[in-house]
Amino acid sequence: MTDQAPPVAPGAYTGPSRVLSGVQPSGALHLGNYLGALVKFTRLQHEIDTFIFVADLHAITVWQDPAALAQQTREIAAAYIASGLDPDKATIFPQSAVREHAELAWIFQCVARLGWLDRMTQFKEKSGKHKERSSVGLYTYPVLQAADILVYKATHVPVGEDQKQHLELTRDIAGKFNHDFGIPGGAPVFFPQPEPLIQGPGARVMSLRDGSAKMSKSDPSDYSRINLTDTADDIAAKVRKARTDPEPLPETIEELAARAEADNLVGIFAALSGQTKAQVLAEYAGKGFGTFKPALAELAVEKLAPVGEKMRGLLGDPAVLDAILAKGAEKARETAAPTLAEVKKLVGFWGA
Ligand code: AQP
Repeated sequence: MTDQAPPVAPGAYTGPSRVLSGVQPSGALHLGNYLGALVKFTRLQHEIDTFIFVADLHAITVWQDPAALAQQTREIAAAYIASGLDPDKATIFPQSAVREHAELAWIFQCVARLGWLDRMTQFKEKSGKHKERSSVGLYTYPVLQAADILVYKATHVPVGEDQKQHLELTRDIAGKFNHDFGIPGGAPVFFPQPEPLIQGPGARVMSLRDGSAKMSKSDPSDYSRINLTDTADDIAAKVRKARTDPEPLPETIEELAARAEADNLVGIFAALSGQTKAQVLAEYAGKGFGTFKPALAELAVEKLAPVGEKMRGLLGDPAVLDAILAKGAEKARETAAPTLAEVKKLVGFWGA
């Protein structure tokens, strides 16, 4: 086994195209999760075999109240369905219900190199100044993420910009596994090297209070984000109070890029209306936030309020959500179990 960065894979991957992604049940979902992830899932389910999980194993890398976790898991499932995911098209399941994720993650921990994980910026951001007090799981989180993806041999992963580096690590792990355990001289390779699907103006939604920080579930200020469960009044109030500058909106993307908060609001408008930022500027250049914010609030309410309403309806009948999750887990295992069985054989485990 080598200790070096993975060499170029010896052959091509010839398996079917497949999408996998997920969201952690670590708090209320927000506009960033919606635009960076959920909207893309919904679109892709019509094009490719799609697996979307609730990342509860990832969520416990930081403390989660055991009395609340199962309900938080249902909430994410409700958000998926309310955003347009169809359980008859996409496989929707809780990560912890498919044990192959954790088992493959251990094998990948023995494939990934410490130096690769040391470079992960999200661990540095999330562990802050007290990294020695962080869970080991928070550090090895991207390895579990690689297992989540590769146990389904997923070829495409729709995510926000913040996950790009983790996807690169997944590609490195796949490449090294193929190199270390692949059939000698054999092509095609065992694992695909998945492509991130990041593009679009919603790929990095920033905090409404600070244009340099990403919108996040764990931000202590509720005014930093629009939650999918916010009422129409909450959404309008948050847009109204969003931090901006006193200048009218500029003519060009270049001028906009120098104004983080304005850039963020224009990006949100573009993503919600299915336009580019340039198209939004063509309509609002020269206009102040007194005009732009009410238009954005109206659009955000129009797009998000029905999602929140649908979520509340779904959560009113937890048995239906539980049945969807149980069925999804069973279906997910049908794909994950054979992959893990083959991996164990390739690694050389007794009885595999
Ligand atoms: N601000 C964002 N803009 C665009 N996409 C985003 N995503 C998250 N924040 C933004 C995307 O949402 C998906 C699920 O994210 P996650 O819940 O698994 O974890 P996260 O990236 O850590 O999200 P948060 O909100 O920042 O959660 P906390 O605060 O708990 O860490 C991913 O595809 C992510 O890219």
